[in-house]
Amino acid sequence: MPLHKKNLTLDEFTIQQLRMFPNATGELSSLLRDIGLAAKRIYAEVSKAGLADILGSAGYKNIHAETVQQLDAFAQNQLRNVLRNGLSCAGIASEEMDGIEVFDDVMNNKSKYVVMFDPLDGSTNIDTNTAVGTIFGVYRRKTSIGSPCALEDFLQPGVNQVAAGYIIYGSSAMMVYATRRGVNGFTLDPAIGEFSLSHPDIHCPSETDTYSVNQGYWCQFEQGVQDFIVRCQQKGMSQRYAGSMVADVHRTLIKGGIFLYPAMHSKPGGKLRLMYECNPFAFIMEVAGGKAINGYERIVDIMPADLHQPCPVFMGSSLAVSELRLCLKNQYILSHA
Ligand code: AHM
Repeated sequence: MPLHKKNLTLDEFTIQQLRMFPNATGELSSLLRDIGLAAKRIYAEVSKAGLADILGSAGYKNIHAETVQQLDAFAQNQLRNVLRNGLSCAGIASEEMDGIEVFDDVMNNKSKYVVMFDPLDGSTNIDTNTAVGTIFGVYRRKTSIGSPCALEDFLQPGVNQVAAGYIIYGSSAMMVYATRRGVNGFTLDPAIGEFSLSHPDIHCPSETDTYSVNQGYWCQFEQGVQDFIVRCQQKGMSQRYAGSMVADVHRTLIKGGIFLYPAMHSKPGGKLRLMYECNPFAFIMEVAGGKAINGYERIVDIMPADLHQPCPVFMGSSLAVSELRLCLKNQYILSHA
């Protein structure tokens, strides 16, 4: 007899999903459970911030010349280790690593998946108790199973993701993940130490009265983006911006809205990373019925050239993203008339 959906733990839920596909190997389910385990360890540490001596810089910079926080390094190690020790991942790439790590041993080479992640997005906010999170995307490898994975397995467009998700470490910890079949959210139940299904079948509302952008960069936005923001203001929409992508996009996904991190004069390619931040959220948003574009095309259609390339982001409720696209198009037509 099927269990009541609302009571399912992450493990039970992934096993229930497996039952629908008698030929499935269970590899993706165990990969998601591995990530869930790392998330619990990361949340335990993040929630001690302020008590334990874990705040502040780790004393070195990452590939993006950003100062690595101690908790970034902790989260990186936790994720890396569960995936390295598990049997469902052939290799990883992370915002905190220069290149890929190939888990080149007999068991991991048998896996069909590689994982890309941002271990602790928004970590500069930790010192002030703002929600932060882990973001991940899972890809089916291109190279043959049994051999070590390679860079080509990672440099795939986001549309090829088999699953994508995030864990938000906020007032509670919540893991949200999408496969092509839907988006589901699991809240960590402290009584049993398990993620339990709390938000089944998430859909992003198509209409909204909220927009989310760092308006401090207003002077650097292109005209079409400025026009869109003025339209939001004229409609009396509210502005919400935590400065932590996981928090801002989570709210946008659940309540509707649009999240913008446009290109700017100082950051012509945008700030957020295509492979670790934009693609996973774009995949989730689209499965939830929303849209995600770089201004001109779907983010998940972009063919990556580099593991760390940035990407302008506009994602959320479908009507708002369509209106934004129209503003950019009109501006393009005007400037080329
Ligand atoms: P981080 O990787 O240094 O944490 O930066 C990523 C964060 C995102 O979570 C957030 O959307 C963005 O940077 C905020 O940037 P800004 O402060 O420029 O508005």
